[in-house]
Amino acid sequence: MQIIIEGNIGCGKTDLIKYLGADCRIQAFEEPVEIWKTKDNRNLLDLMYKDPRKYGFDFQKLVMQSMMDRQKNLATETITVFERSIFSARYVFTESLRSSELLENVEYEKLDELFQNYSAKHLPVTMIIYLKASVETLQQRILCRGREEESCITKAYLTKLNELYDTWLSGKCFPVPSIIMTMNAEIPQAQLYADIKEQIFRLI
Ligand code: TTP
Ligand code: MG
Repeated sequence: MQIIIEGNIGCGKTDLIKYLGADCRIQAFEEPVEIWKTKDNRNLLDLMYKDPRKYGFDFQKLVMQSMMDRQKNLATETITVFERSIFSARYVFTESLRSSELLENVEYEKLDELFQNYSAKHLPVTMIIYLKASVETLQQRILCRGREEESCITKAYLTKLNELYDTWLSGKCFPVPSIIMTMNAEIPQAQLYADIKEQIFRLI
């Protein structure tokens, strides 16, 4: 059973994945951010934030490839949980670059083609856990974490990503691969995690 954790930058996906992965019945996969920072001795995450017009395409391509590679390491545990997915890479981040005119048409089409090829090979998704938080909370958490590449992230960018997430998961413009469990990511962590675990084990 495949579960995907989704949500805006800084909403708490990694912490949740770590918590779930500590349960021996769950195999958890963090987002491959280290690959994005080191592949071929380039920090594409940093380059993308510094010059999205030049590096946005290369970055999104790497993101999708690295997310598909994660599927190769599946063990036989019943429940696997992934931080983010090719779906948000396509329907949230690629859309964001396009609407800001940071992708050429041909680049957008190429990313969509890559996505279509990948999604045909994607394992079936049982549930999306969507962690929702206000822009103010996201900004605070990003600041606390202090990832250097993200120092230029603005309130406007986070607002736009929240809107793109809502649009994608409303199912009105793009397909949604599974049921969605929307969670308020601002409630106390212990309660949030307990609620999520309960929902996951209810699926079995
Ligand atoms: P995030 O998934 O936002 O990871 P995070 O660790 O910030 O989130 P959380 O605190 O909830 O664990 O992705 C890391 C960075 O990569 C972030 O700066 C956004 C960027 N990114 C893109 O620009 N395009 C993409 O397609 C993806 C998936 C991430
Ligand atoms: Mg993370």
